Amino acid sequence: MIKKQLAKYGILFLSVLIGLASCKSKEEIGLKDAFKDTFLIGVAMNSDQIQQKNKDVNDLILKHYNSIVAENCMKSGIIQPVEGEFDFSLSDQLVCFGEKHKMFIVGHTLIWHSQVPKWFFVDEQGKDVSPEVLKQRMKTHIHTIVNRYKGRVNGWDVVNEAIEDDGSWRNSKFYQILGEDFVKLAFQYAHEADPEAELYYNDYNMAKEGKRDAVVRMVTKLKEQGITVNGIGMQGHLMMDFPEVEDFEKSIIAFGSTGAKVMITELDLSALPNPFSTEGAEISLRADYEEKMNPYPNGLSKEQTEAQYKKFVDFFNVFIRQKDIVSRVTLWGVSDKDSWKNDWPIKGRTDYPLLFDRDYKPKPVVETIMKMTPNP
Ligand code: 9MR
Repeated sequence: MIKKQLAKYGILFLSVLIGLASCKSKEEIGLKDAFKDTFLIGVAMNSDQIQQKNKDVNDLILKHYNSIVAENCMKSGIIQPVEGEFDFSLSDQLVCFGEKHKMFIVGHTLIWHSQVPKWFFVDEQGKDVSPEVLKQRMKTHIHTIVNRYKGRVNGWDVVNEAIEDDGSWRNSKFYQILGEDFVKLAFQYAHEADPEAELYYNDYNMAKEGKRDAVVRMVTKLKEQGITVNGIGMQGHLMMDFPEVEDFEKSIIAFGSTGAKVMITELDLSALPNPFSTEGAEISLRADYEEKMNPYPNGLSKEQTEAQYKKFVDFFNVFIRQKDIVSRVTLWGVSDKDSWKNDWPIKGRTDYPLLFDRDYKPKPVVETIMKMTPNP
């Protein structure tokens, strides 16, 4: 009898303990928990983070994000610097980390005109290779990488930035040698290597009308040809005065109308003045350092902090409103300290484009957007 009673109370005590453990306090809830019924929340990891050099940063990633992407280590110049010599050291660590923590892993990026090793397009004499040779190189590159992570990487940015803002084709080496077919081929090769992986087209300035229309045309045509394109990635390198949130939402809807999922793949919001009339993330654009272009070296002004807060809220409102189309929102970096924006388009500035500050503390906007979700 006494034994029975003890067992009963033991079970009761255990269930209270389990209940307590599963009932997280507000501080314990991360972005990923707040958005669990809305969309995935991802982050780009740099090489230090992939190597888990800092425990606090590692904990922050695990608390807030359920999807990861490599900021740089899967780009062609890093992963295959010499023809036939692949360096998977960092990408292997990234994929293991994501698997261990049951994260949605994104591979970035298979075919991009930038950061391509020189050998990719030329023969031994330094002349452009034939279309057949380039096809073979693309095939080997894509097959080798996608096959290595078959069933482990969930989605791939297959082609990155192939279209100009006005909707014309970017005059890249891929385009010069193969014409627009290079996009189709890249998707085909990726699908051959892992038929289960999601495959994406990814680009910046996707709120611009010319690019929006061209991407819709391109994806529609590819799908009509039987090519698998599961998603369209809108990079989302935002500035304080560009793009208009309405234009961004128009593009989400337009891309969704192709039947593809839409993901915000590289979200950041620069708080600094823009030296160009041009917008976006064209990596080849650079300007010289001038003090007046770096107005907040020791902390963002109150006005600019508020303006940025409001802009983040406006954009998250749109993402949440379009949650049936948007499947993931990925931040392009963990904290302001890590962001590429500190060095682009002007080297050596102090920018504030992410959700976590230089001390890896959440900005006030984090709590606000967590409350905006249907299940805070
Ligand atoms: O954030 C990345 C930065 O560290 C690299 O130096 C740069 C060049 O490889 O690429 C940055 O990421 C780019 C991304 O891969 C594609 N879209 C634009 C991003 C910002 O340039």
